[in-house]
Amino acid sequence: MAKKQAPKIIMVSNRGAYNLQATDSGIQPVPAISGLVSAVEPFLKEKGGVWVAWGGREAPQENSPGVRLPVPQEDPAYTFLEVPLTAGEIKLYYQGFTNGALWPLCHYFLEKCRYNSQEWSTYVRVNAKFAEAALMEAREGDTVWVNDYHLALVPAQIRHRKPQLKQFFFWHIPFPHHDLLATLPWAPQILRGLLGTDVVGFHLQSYVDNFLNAVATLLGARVDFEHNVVYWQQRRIHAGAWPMGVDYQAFQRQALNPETRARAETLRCQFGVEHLALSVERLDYTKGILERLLAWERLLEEVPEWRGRAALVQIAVPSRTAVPAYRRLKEEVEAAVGRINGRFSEGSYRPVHYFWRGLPRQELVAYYLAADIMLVTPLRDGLNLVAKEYVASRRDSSGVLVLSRFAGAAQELKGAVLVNPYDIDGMAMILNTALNMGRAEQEKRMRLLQEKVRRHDIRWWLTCFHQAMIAREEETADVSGS
Ligand code: GDG
Repeated sequence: MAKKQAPKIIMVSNRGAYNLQATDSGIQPVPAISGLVSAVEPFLKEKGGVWVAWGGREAPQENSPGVRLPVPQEDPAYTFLEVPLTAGEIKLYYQGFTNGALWPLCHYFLEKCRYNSQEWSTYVRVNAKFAEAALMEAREGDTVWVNDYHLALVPAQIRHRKPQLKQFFFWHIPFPHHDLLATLPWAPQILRGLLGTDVVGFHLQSYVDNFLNAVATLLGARVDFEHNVVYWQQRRIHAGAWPMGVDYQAFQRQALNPETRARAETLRCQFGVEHLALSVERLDYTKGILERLLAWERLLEEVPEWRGRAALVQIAVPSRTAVPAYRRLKEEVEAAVGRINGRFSEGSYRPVHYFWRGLPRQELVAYYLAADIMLVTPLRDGLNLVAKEYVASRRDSSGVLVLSRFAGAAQELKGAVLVNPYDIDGMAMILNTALNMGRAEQEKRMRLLQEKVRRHDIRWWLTCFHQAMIAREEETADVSGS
């Protein structure tokens, strides 16, 4: 008799931890950068399983099969299974519906939303491709964990074919108020798709509330707001707020590494200022890069004593470069950097150091160590892991975290200095306060932050998810539907 396999996790997301590149020696996985990857890959490395994702390349042919690779190459721990996408699908599903409609909608940029029925129908079809790939992998007892707004329809598509399969869904970005969501012609389909899951997780309770209100208002589903439960088609769906954590100990270890420390010293000498401010993110209009640069410029105008003494290092990781809004933003950011440097550079001093590239992880930690001030000022952000990583990388409790009140992480990170990134003058004055902050105040705040980030780390987050799944499994089946 065939041996029964142990249950496994099937992770499903638009992008995985690798982009696939064709080389002379075959297809090579190249590490990718995103918040989702930072959070989820350590889990798969530890537990094994399969990660179903698009490899970021155009499928060679219409019906090319997806590549299956053991990863990481140097020490394989899980399987990467590619969902191949054609050029048309990349344009309509990825650049179109997900990044031209859902992403701006969920981040409250209604004026950037473009609703197009051809893009929507491609989204439906591509979601079905992901669901099919996950179903091919899934055996009885396995859990399918689907991620994010790209794949909102997958839970219902899977439920339709394999009703008994355990499913978890995590929504990584803000979930908008139902008034805003209602502008999307296919909002009811998105909600019905999500309700195919058993458990749906968000970073904040306010996103859970928005989701529950949306299914009640736009679908007429019965909702128990007190317990975050939706009753739908004879099933009970649990929602929950689980703000993601980072691997605190790993960042601390990396920050202790003598090579990282030496590199941080070199960086400080290289930039040659008393006060170094840092920002790191994908080049995305939600991250408030332009507004931050304007505030930095205003600071140098209003408080001239910082000229020559404080510099901002802006690392902007290339992202969604085929989407027009991202190309325009790059031009605007680069024009602002040029203008500020043109106005305030003096001798070897430059007020802004701008890098349009990603850094290896160890180098990133060296930057976190070198920075006196970390500026995380998104216009809106589901959570923001960079803020937590900065805190986790500090060894001596010095450093100031300046954080937008519109980042989900602001709800947890009480020791941060909060800013409104829409208020350029206000932000400039808060930058001045942060630059002037004394050591004792820095330490008081940083200790508070470190305590929070250490306790609510990535393991805590995974345990929450695990417990929610177990609670769901133990439930009785006495469910009245709507
Ligand atoms: C989405 C949501 C939510 C950045 N630059 C480099 C680099 N990174 C890594 C960071 C961090 C990750 O990328 C970015 O995560 P964020 O959370 O800040 O932002 P998003 O990519 O927008 O993530 C967000 C997240 O999902 C998780 O649910 O928090 O709200 O938008 O881990 O370290 N990594 C390396 N080099 C870089 O230059 N190696």
